[in-house]
Amino acid sequence: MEKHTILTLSIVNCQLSICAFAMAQTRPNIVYIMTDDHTAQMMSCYGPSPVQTPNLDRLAHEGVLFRHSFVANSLSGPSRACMLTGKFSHKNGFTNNEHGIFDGSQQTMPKLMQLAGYQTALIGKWHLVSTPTGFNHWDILEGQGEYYNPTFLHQDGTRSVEQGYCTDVITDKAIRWMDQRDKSQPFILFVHHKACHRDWLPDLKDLRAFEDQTFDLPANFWDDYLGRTAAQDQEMNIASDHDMDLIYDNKIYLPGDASRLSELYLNYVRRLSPEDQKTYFQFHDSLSRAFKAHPLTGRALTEFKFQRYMRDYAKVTKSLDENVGRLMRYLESHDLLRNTLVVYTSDQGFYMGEHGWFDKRFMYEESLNTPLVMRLPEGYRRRGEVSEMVQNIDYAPTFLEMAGAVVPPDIQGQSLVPLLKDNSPRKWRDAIYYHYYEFPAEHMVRRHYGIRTQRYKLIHFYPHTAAAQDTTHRPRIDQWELYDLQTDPTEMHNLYGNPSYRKVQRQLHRRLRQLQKQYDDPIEQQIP
Ligand code: SGN
Ligand code: CA
Repeated sequence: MEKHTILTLSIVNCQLSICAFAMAQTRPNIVYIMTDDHTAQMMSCYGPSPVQTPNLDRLAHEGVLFRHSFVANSLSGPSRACMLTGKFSHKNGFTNNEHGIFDGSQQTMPKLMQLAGYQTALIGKWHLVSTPTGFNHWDILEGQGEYYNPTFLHQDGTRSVEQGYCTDVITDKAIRWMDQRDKSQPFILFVHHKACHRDWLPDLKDLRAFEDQTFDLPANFWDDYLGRTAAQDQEMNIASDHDMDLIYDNKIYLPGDASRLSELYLNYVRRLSPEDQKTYFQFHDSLSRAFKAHPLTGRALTEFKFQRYMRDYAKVTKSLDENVGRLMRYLESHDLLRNTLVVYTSDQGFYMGEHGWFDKRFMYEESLNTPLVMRLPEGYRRRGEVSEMVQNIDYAPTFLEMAGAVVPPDIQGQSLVPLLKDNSPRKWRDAIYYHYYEFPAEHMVRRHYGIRTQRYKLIHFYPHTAAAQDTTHRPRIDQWELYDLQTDPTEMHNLYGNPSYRKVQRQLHRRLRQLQKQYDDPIEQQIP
């Protein structure tokens, strides 16, 4: 080869590698932290909260907080599938936890990120049954996973029990992966915690936290569900011992006690070493003895269960917040903060006693909402609160656009990038669509779909078809609900059919039909 050709080639090569190097530097890394069942009411940057979450708040204070952040289907597996694909449940095929197996051969955001030159990694809860695809590295909990000494399923198909508290273990693994990654490429890391899922088993170091705190009952704790049949006919009441188990959920247990879920409870606690079990039971035995010395009934018992629930949830949240702090310190000390998007969200919101409930699923505000805060990389100048309505189907196109990849046209979400620049765009979506499917199932929340605008919400609880065999023989429910969120933010008054809202109702029906058409949800043809 002639001398000048060699020179030209090496210059081209050099330019290419500079270009590749510059790309790697300018395209942001993404650390995508997602928890399970963590709700905005238990996050202090969202407003008055009974717990402080300084590390999560830091993300919001240094970045943006989405005030109107919603899921498309308020349940773990479905939410995760929406987020991975940028599509609603009827398109990605994973409509419910009970029967869903995620089709990992379909197009997903991690696969597209890989094609765009990103390293992709997933640590923690996955909950999609099939093994993950599109990740260079994964290390996951199986199903719901465990809080104490959790079992992990590794990429090579082996399993191992990892010593420690789940939230710490997941964070350790995430940090280890970042340390060992190939540093020539940008990365997207999914850090997906089990916290704060039921049954809220705390880190032993936090056993005594919040024990002096009395939590206020939400104003609608003693809801009578007037005019809302589906809300009346669920199984997620704190008051009900069937729904919230005194042993499993509230940890009021002494040897010999038994309940529907006591074996499950003991199996989880017995994962601790004998010494740690001693610490655990010493604390809980004294609570249980005190309770049994003065047994409670009726409303006093329900309020006791509420306090225990809130304390355990708060303890689990405390460890989560501290671990987010630990991750942030790693990014900071490795000079990664400048060029990393840090996202914090949950797979859905949760009821902290509102309507008398725990759990999620309903399209009412607490579980339709999911917390979403982001610390932005260089070049994205938006700060403070974002009030536009966003959904978890928007994460995929957002990450893809930030990575400089083309967003495929079949993705149904909308990139949030315009919202992360200086100012809000003039035009944004005026309504979001929701569809929940898992019935009959645990907690017995009816199937429903609906629309939410900035001010109103229209929901249809529809009777399930014959294909879904209901062996529970519960009455069929076919009911519409309409809420004015401005005058009734806690959704206590179903205004459907109220003559003063006739025009609003008609408009919402029309817009709902448009959205079902736009998103191509076949329910439109199935329900008269
Ligand atoms: C478990 C819980 C439920 C919860 C579902 C779904 N029961 O089945 O209370 O609603 O998960 O949660 S438990 O007895 O196993 O604790 S999700 O967040 O994974 O969708
Ligand atoms: Ca969840």
